[in-house]
Amino acid sequence: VTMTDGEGGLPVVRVSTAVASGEVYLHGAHVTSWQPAGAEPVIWLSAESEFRPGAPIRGGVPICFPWFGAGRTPSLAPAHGFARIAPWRLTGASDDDGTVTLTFALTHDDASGAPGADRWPFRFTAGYTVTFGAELTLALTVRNAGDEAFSFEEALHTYLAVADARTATVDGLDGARYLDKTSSGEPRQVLQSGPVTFTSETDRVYLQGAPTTLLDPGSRAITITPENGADTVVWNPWVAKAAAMADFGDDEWPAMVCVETANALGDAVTLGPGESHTLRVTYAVR
Ligand code: TA6
Repeated sequence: VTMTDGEGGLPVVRVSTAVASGEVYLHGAHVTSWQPAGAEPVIWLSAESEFRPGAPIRGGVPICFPWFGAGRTPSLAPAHGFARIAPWRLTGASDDDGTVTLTFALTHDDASGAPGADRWPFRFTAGYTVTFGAELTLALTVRNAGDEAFSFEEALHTYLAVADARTATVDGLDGARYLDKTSSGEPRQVLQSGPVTFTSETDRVYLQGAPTTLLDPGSRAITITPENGADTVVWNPWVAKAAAMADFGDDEWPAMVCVETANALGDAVTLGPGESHTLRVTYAVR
């Protein structure tokens, strides 16, 4: 494992196939890129992203836990929970003939200094396994390490690269109901008809966790195969929202679509003492 000073003082870690020591901590265990052999980058990362303690990285795969968005209690901060801005310990790195697997761990104690950790006082352990190969697989396992049941929300908030969001479509959600978070007041429930297209700010929680395909016409398809996710979140900020985010370039919004594997709605997953749950998703380029 080699570490160099990244921007903003966060270490950039180049993981060799040597087994990583237990003393390497990575901000949010945040995957920032994946480019399979012979393909264009699949994961999108903003050129304006911050890389500093306490701030989420814009793009890549933020780990949203133990709440999604503002959580069940309005104005629960930070948005999307504390896991994506907490120090995850790198616990393993292996290379099996070009397929690299990294494992990370986050404990209640390691997370205790992260903003917002004091708002969710349950004893937990989380494991995260990232497998880079011809496909990308992400698996987030949460375990109740305490003596009382707890509930949480979670999402693998993946930013996928597209040639142009205005012509990209997401197939596989036809007939699914979704919460439209761009509607004023309480999100209204809408029925999806046909492929998802992007003609304005799009921020939807689909109440379905089936496989989807992000189609980039004339370019490629990215298949998204979730496991144990009840919801699929689809997001593009469009012009105004992108301009309002300091860590999102004004002209970057056509280059990405978020398709997120999630259990995003209140009390999504409940674990009794000692129980665990794994949210998994695999991406492939066709
Ligand atoms: O996943 C979509 C969403 O919940 C949007 O509402 C938008 O806020 C996006 O997440 C990004 O959230 P962030 O806190 O990373 O700016």
